[in-house]
Amino acid sequence: MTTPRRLLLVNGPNLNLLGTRQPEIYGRDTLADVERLTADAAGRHGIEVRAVQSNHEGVLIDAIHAARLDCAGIVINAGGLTHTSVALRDALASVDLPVAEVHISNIKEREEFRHFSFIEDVAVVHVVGEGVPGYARAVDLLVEVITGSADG
Ligand code: CA2
Repeated sequence: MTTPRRLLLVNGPNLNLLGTRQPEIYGRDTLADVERLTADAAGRHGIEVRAVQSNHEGVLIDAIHAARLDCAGIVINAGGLTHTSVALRDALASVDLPVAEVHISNIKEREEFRHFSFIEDVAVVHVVGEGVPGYARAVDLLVEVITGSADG
């Protein structure tokens, strides 16, 4: 089977509020800006993006399961579920797709409860603390993994 030219972008709980509060931590870009920037980055590689954001863990898990059928990889900012959800981690591990973990803020330099990520060791790409532009870098690095080249 040929590799699908599509990525799944997953944004977890509360990321629908981006750009509305805590700009000192998360900046002023909105979720729509994040989804556009990610689609533009993928588009430069001839790849499309299916974006999902939900405040409900099961919706995210269902989207990850569905990606198995028609996506080549997953870019995920799981929000607070990063630090709590074995179920989300199990979903990512079960689909056998390369995963890029993104965090807008540097979780390693914030409160101690944010230091641990259940997703970290099921992801092959990590972009942390680079703000919203980090989503574009995650796409570039994930495409390298998928195509096995530095210019995929
Ligand atoms: O830095 C990140 O990207 C986080 O994944 C964002 C999560 C946080 O729980 C993680 O520890 C780190 C929180 C997203 C909440 O986003 C908001 C945006 C604007 C206003 C309020 C919340």
